[in-house]
Amino acid sequence: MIHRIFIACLLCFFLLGCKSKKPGYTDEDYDTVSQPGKPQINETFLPQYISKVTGEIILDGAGTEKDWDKSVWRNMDQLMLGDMPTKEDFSGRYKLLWDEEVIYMLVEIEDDIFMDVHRDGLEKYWDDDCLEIFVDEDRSRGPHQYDYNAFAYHLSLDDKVVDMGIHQKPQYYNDHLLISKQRDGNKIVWELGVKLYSDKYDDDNPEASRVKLASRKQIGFMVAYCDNDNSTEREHFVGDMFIPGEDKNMGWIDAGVFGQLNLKE
Ligand SMILES: [Ca+2]
Ligand SMILES: [Ca+2]
Ligand SMILES: [Ca+2]
Ligand SMILES: [Ca+2]
Repeated sequence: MIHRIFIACLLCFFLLGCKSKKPGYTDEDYDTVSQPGKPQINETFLPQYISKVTGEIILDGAGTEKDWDKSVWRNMDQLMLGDMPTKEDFSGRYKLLWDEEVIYMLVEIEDDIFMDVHRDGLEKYWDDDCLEIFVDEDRSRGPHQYDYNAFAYHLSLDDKVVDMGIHQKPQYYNDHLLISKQRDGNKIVWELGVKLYSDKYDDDNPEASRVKLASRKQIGFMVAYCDNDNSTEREHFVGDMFIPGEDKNMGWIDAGVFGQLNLKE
């Protein structure tokens, strides 16, 4: 009898676990997009189709290459933490291209006060102004907080790249991004190359898990900006993805809230 009760409890626990709604959308949700009467998926979750570079992108913080004309701007206007900034306080947008080696990013940020007060790049890096780039190489989604299922790169104003490592401590991943930027008053333009690494990533041999890009590849991707203007904690955290549910600061934990890139020729 006790044995049966135990099995029944185990079954209930399993079923409840399966039913608990994870952040983001499932493949089932995507399937409802074109079905009448079903709730529409938020448009930020629809795939971005990214063009391949035909010329050469010179990383110099200026999107003057002709290839950039093939790409459309995507706004960073979805609030994840704090209150919604005015346009003067923060505005941001980005566009993307790709080749076999990297995803190219052109990011325009306007911020009334640029702030970088934590001298130690591993200390409260999210409370300085920083650009956050979320990458799930195989768009597998799911948790990634302390593993390499996905990365959440925090790019600081002084060109440091930080994320949580497998030892549950923040660490540098400076080599994962190729960085260039130009700053003019309250505007920064970043022109970046983002390398892709699989979930087999190993600090001692990063290149072994490096993934080359190809047409029709799908990638989980999201971009956000931590805006602080001399407060003790960041004032706004604004990205390009609508995140369902109460707690919208989920990107650093769960890759299910990332958007979807589809690479095309
Ligand atoms: Ca350039
Ligand atoms: Ca600001
Ligand atoms: Ca993954
Ligand atoms: Ca700021």
